[in-house]
Amino acid sequence: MAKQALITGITGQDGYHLAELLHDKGYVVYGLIRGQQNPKKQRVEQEQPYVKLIEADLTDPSSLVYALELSKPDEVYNLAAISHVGYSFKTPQLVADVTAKGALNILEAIRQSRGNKRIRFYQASTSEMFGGLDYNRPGTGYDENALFHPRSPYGVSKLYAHWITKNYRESYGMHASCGILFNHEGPRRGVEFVTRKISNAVARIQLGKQSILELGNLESKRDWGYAGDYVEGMWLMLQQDRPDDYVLATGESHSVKDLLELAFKEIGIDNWKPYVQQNPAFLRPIEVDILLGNPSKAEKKLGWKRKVDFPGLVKMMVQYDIGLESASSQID
Ligand code: NAP
Ligand code: G4F
Repeated sequence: MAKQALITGITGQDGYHLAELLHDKGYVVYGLIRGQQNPKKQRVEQEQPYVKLIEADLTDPSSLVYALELSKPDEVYNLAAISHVGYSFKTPQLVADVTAKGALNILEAIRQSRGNKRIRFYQASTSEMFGGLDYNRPGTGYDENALFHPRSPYGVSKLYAHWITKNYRESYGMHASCGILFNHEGPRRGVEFVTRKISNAVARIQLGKQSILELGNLESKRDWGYAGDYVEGMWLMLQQDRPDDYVLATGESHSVKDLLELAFKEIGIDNWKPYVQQNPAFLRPIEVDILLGNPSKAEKKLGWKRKVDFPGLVKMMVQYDIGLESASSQID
C-alpha cells in the first residue's frame, strides 16, 4: 500500500520540493494549509494537484488532531514556521507561537493520536541555532555536536523546537528526527531571502525593469545549497531504523558579496557595485556573521550528498528569474 505523508509548510519552498519528491516516490501527499483565503492555495492546486490540502494551523492544536485523523500519515514533515530571521525581530511572540510552540503542538497531537507508534516525524531545525560567534566559530564546520548560541527570536524558537523534538524521542520513544539544515535555496525561494532577492533583481536589471538593488549586510557568509538536494536528505532521515539528528550542508561558505559577483557575472556585468546600495532597513539588530556546516554524518550514514554547487545554484536562480521576468510586464 502507498505510504501517506503529511507536510506542514506545503506552500513554502521546501514544501514544494518535498511534495514533488514524495509524489514521485509513490506517496499519497497531504499538505497543511492555513488561512481562510491563502493566496498560495491556488498555486499548489494548479502546480501540484496531487497534494491533498487540509485546512489547519500550527497554532491551533485541535486542527492538527483533525489533520492527523484525516491523513493517517506514516510520516509527518514539520516544515511550517515563520522562517525569516529579520522579520522574527519584529514579531518575536508570533514566531515563538508558530515556530517553537507549533512544533510542540504537532508532536503532542501525534503522541495522543491512534497512530502514534507508527508515525515518523521530521523537524526542520536550522543552522541559525549555531550563531557563528567568536568563541564558537565553525572551524571546519558545525556538526551535530557543536554548541548552540542562537542570535535571533527565530533561532531561539527553532532551538526550542529542536529540543522538544529530541525530548519526545527520548521520553516517548517516538521516531522523531531533526535535520539541522544550512541555507538552501532555488527558484522557489521567497524573494524576501537574499539569494532570490539578488537573482530576481539581477534579472530585472538585465531586462531594464530595475536600476538599483538595496541590501543590508554584504559581509555575512552562508553555506548555501540547493533545496532540491536537501529534501532528499529529509526523506532519508525518516527511512532509517532509528531516529537521529543530522546536519545537511555543502561544507563551503560564501559571502553575500561572492553571491553578487556570480549573479551579476551571469548577465555579463563584472562590477556590481554601481547597481547595489546599502539600506539600513535591511540590517538586523544582531547578525550571524558566518555559517559553515559539516555534513559528514549525513554523508556517511544516509549516503546523502549535495549535487548542485554554489555557482550552479546562482546560475539556476538567475536564469529562472530571467525567464520569469521576461514573461511579466511589471516595471519599478
Ligand atoms: P518558507 O518558504 O518560509 O515556508 C514556511 C511555511 O510555513 C509556509 O508554507 C507557511 O505557510 C507555513 N506557515 C507559517 N505559519 C504557519 C502556521 N501558523 N500554520 C501553518 N503553517 C504555517 O520556509 P522554507 O524555506 O520552505 O523552510 C522550511 C522549514 O525549514 C522552515 O521551518 C524553516 O524555518 C526551516 N529551515 C529552512 C532553511 C532554508 O534555508 N530554507 C534552513 C534551515 C531550516 P503560508 O504560505 O500560509 O505562510
Ligand atoms: O537570506 P537570508 O534572509 O537568510 P538567513 O538569515 O541566513 O536565514 C535563512 O537560512 C536559515 C538557515 O541558516 C534558515 F533557518 C532561515 O529560515 C532562512 O531560510 O539572509 C542571509 C544573509 C544574512 O546575513 C542577511 O543579513 O544575507 C544578509 N542580507 C543582506 N542583505 C540580507 C539582505 N538578507 C535579506 N533577507 N535581505 C537583504 O536585503
